[in-house]
Amino acid sequence: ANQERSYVMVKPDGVQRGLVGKIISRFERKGFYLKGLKMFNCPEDIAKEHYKDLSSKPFFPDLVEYICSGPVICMIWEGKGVVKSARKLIGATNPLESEPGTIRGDFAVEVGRNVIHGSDSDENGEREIGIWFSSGEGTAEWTPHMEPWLRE
Ligand code: DAT
Ligand code: MG
Repeated sequence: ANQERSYVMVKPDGVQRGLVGKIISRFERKGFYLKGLKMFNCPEDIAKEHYKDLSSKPFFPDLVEYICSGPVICMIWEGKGVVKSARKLIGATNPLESEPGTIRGDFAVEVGRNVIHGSDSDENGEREIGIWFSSGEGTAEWTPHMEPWLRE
């Protein structure tokens, strides 16, 4: 498991709007491997830790409230290049500026309801996986046998 990993999360609006399956499908069909998955009612301290770099922003309290407003779907996606590629699949932070074809570009209109999170660096990927999957629950080791059909 020395592969690159991204922490990806369907936010409460994505769950409420029934977008979970569609979102998971986009990562599967691209060719990344699902290595962690759980539904979770996020306590405030975890949301604050996850977004701690934004704690001085005026929108921070609303952001924390939104993330804790209903269950989220926590995921670990693995594969070479997954962090950068996931950001491309997800699209720009402001959904009105996200390209059509991206998740936010296709499913959202507002920055405060932008459906999904994806880590912005390898380092943050590991940091966020440590926050959301600290107990190990929701993770499992498995060998993806389609690797030779995906990669040279
Ligand atoms: P991203 O989620 O694309 O990584 P980010 O890390 O800059 O974006 O911000 C985290 C979340 O905070 C983002 O998904 C939505 C919210 N946010 C960012 N900028 C905002 C703004 N100007 N107004 C309201 N919410 C904002
Ligand atoms: Mg971010």
